[in-house]
Amino acid sequence: MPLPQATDIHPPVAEALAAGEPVVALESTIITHGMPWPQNNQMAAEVEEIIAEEGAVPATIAVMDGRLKIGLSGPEREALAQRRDALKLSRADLAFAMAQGRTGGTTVAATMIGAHLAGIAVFATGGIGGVHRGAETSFDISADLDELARTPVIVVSAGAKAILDIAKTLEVLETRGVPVVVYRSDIMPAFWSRTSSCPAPLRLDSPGDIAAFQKMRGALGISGGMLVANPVPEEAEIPAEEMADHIARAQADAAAEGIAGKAVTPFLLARIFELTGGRSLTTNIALVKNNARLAARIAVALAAERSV
Ligand code: PSU
Ligand code: MN
Repeated sequence: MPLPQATDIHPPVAEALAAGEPVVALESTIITHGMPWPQNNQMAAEVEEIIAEEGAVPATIAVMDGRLKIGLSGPEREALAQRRDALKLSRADLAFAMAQGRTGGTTVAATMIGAHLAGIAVFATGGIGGVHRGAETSFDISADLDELARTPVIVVSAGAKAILDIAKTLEVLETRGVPVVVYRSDIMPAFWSRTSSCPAPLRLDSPGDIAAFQKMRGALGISGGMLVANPVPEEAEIPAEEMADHIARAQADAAAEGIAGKAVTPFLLARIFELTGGRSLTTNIALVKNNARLAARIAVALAAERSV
């Protein structure tokens, strides 16, 4: 499919893609809605450096003034990080923002769409959206899960945030045929914590094995994405027992304030930041960097497989 007209591929990204070199996509809702300024911009810059260090080219995806950007320059990234009018864009509203000339951060779902359009096979984020606790009454299930089922991109995350119902999230992913591969652990991680009460659906211990798995799916004509869950590094983790109190409190506050829809995830993240005295942000930054490194190694392994 040709790229839509309103799409700009950042020149280093275009060159790498044309040469079959490894590229890693990055989402931007984490910049516009997930972290405060200036840590958001600093995190985004450091994550790009890590990917470059590992021999891949970073491509942060966002919509700026109606243009779908596949890769941002430093000044563009900084401008996005300071925008207060940025929308949060998923599959439902990506095209809306483009048609209306708006600016927004792309969620996991919308970033996967952009990555796939550009031919990028690997994407690093913090945590994916999933089935919210209480979804049986609120019906709040992230569009990220549907996107994983339909769009062939490997998404490297630290699992699903513990503000979600991780067991239900795994059930939905299984139903939709999305493999969940935990990296070097038998337990599904929970974003700020290395463990949850769920076992790992699948486990692999090397970037090459993950690349080979995705390649085998393609060979069978099984389309769709894969979720890699990479536990947060030990020194940065906040233990699950400790997070449980903060999460319960943040959730009660969200309910009391009547927060709903796409405001839920940003509200909970901001509230947990306050409740942990900023520690949740330090952990969030550490896990995103850890995911960027693994994603770059997977992209390098995929590029090597393609060239043999
Ligand atoms: N992980 C983070 N910070 C975030 C998000 C994930 O550490 O801001 C964002 C991602 O962009 C994810 C989105 O796709 O939250 C999910 O939102 P929702 O639950 O409304 O689908
Ligand atoms: Mn939602």
